[in-house]
Amino acid sequence: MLHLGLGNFFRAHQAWYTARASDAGQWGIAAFTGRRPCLADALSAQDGLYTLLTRGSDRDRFDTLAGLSATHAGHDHRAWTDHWRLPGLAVVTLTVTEAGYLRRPDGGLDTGADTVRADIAALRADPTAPAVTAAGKLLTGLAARDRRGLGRIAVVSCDNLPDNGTVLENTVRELARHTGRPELTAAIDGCATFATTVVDRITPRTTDEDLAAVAAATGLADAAPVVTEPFSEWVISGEFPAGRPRWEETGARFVADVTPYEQRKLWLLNGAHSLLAYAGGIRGRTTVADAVADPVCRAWLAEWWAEASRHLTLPHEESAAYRTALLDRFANPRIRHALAQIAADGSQKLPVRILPVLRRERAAGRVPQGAVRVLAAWICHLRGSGVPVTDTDAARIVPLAQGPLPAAVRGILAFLGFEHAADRTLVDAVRDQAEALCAQ
Ligand code: CS2
Repeated sequence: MLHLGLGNFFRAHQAWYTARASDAGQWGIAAFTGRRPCLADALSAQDGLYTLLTRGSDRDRFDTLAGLSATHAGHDHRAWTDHWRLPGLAVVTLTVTEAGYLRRPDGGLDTGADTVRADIAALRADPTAPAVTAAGKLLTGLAARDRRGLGRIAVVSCDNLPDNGTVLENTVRELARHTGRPELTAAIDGCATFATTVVDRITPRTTDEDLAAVAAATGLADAAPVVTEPFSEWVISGEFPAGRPRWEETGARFVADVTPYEQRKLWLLNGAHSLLAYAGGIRGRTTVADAVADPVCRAWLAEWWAEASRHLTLPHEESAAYRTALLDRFANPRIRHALAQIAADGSQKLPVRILPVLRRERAAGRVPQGAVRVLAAWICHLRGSGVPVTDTDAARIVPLAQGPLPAAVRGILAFLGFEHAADRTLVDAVRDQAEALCAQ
């Protein structure tokens, strides 16, 4: 197996599912970093071993995981293409975050982004050149495989995007077209299938206290432990032409269509996270557990969940049970999940977490105040309230959100695809809530 986006989430999720499968011994994972190249060195220095610290609400569990057979910096092009040329490679997983897909708001590849432009130019000149974007790296890998005459493998997106397999496939195909090199498109056709998955496990950033807790409990100086919660979910749909680990033994579910699970997870969990990150931040809360302990945030959460739940297709009892369990997960006092971590890249997250529900509610003639509040809180956040702004699109959206509030609301909503002229009611509702929130 190969993974792009080596970080905490991958090590708490896909690597954990793989490590516990009965055929784990046959599946080494070579993992390449996304944004943290130094993690590859830290893990190499400890032979790929790391501690998974699972924090339940009343006890900790420490496991040493051994599935990483090699770790590399994401820019190590030579190692990357060498792995793609291995006949035994069967699965490539990715966790590159929503922003890593470099999509425009309409879903197409953002060919205006510097990194995308650089990859197009480099691959047009030389299809074996190193690439910098995730899509570019997949193309160079697939092309290396194709030149060896090797067959199809599964490429598995594990990011929080609806229909992430199709999104990834479209992005890679679009990049290939822009390079003007038909051999790259042929490499996709000949070497890849794209699986769609829903992934879930709350995995906060590791803190110095976590390092100390791991050292105290295990006696090991682990430089890169991962903290996670007991809950985890993986729902998968797609083909694995060259085989895969027996993930079904370790809790993964294989289904024909992930949509019902995807909507439940993206709307109820991730949408709620975004609400708490912006609105809870404005109320001075710093972690998810702090925010859900605040009765005002809890009421806002209930309002959002009621709106979102109306549009879920799973049986009502199932989504109600999910919400109850989710509240316990959010309230877990021993997981310090910083709102600032979740707040990052709202420009990529809100369109997939909040807007699908907002659109459905507007189509039904309602003004959903829970969804409206998330947008209003995001605008206040971009204007400096609550946790600090980190966003790949900050240069575009932060200026839009400045100045008189009504104009800021119109600018941000237009960015999200809601024009004042087309839906005054909605824009006015967001403005009213933003006035109240920004004044807090
Ligand atoms: C969070 C997710 O940071 C965020 O935006 O909403 O990382 C969330 O914790 C995971 O999707 C949980 O599975």
